[in-house]
Amino acid sequence: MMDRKLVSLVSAFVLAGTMTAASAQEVTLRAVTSFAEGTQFSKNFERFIDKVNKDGKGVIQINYIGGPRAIPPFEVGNAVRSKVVDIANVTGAFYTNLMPEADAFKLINKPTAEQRKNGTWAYINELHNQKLNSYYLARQFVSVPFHIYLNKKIDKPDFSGLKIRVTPVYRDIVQALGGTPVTTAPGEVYTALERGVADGYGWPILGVFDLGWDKVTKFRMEPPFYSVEVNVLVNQDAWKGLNDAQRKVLSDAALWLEGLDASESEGLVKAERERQAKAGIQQIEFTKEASDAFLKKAYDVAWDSVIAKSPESGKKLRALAGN
Ligand code: 173
Repeated sequence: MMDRKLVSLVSAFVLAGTMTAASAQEVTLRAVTSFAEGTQFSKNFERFIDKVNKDGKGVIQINYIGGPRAIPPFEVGNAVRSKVVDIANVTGAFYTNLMPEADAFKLINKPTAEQRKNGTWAYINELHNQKLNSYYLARQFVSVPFHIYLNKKIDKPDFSGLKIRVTPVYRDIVQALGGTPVTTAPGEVYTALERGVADGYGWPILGVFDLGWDKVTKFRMEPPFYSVEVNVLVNQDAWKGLNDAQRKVLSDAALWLEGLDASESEGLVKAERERQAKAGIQQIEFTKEASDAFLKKAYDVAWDSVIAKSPESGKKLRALAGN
C-alpha cells in the first residue's frame, strides 16, 4: 500500500517535471498593433508574426490580439510598458507622453543596418529600457516619408486659418506655419475631414486608401518630409524571461522585418504616388526655395522641441541622426 502510494507520488512529480520542461520550451507572447489590422503600417508586423509562428514552432509563438479595437492607439505604449501585452507594433509618436524623446525618431533617417552599427539602435534601446520597460526589437519604414494633405489650396507654405489633424509628428511644423493643430487617432481622420473639423491632415505617403481617405482628400503638399518610424517593442520582463533560442527567433525575424524597408518601400512609394494621382489627389508644389525653407524649418522646429523637452538625450539623438 505504502509502496504504491510512493510510486504514484513519484510518478506524479516526474510527470509535473516533464510538463514544466515542455511548457518552458514553447512560450506564447500576446501582440497588438496601434494601426488598424491589415492596413499599411500593420501589414509587415503581421508578416513578422507569421514568420515567428513558422520559424518558432515548439520554441516561441505569437498570439495576435489585433489593433485599435483591442487597445486604443495612444494607449499601446503604456500597455507594453505594464505588460498588458508582451509585444507591440507602435510608432513613437503614440507614446511621447511616456518618452518625449520618441518625437525625435522621425528625424532619424539613416538605414536601420547603419543605425545598428553606429550606436543609434543601442541608445534608443536604452531609452526604451528606462522609460517604456521594453526592448526595442525593430524599426520599420525608415525610407517612407510624411506629407501634409489638404482640402484647401495654398500657394506657399502657410497654414494660417487652416485646421490640420496632427499627432506629435506634425504638431510643431503645423504650428510654426500658422496652422491650428487638432490631434486625433488615425481612426478619426475620415470623420474629421468629412465634417470639416479638419481642413487637412498629416500622414505618410503610404496608407491613404486603407481607410478611404482618398474620398475626402483633394491635395497632397510637396515636398515629403521626415521618416516614418513604426517600432516593434517587447516588454522587458517578457524579453528577460525568454531563453536564447526564443530570443534568436525574434531577433532574426526583426532583422528580416527591417530588411523589408530596403527591398520594398521605394517601389511602394512610387506606386502610391501614381495611385493618388489617378484617384484625383493633386500635388501642391512650391518653388525650390520655398520647399527648401519648409524642410529646414520642419527639421529645426522638431529638433528644437525635442531638445527643449529633453536637452541631454535630444542632443545625443541629434548627433546620432547627423542632421
Ligand atoms: O499620423 C499619424 O497617426 C502618425 O503619427 C503615424 C506615424 C507613423 C505611421 C503612420 C502614422
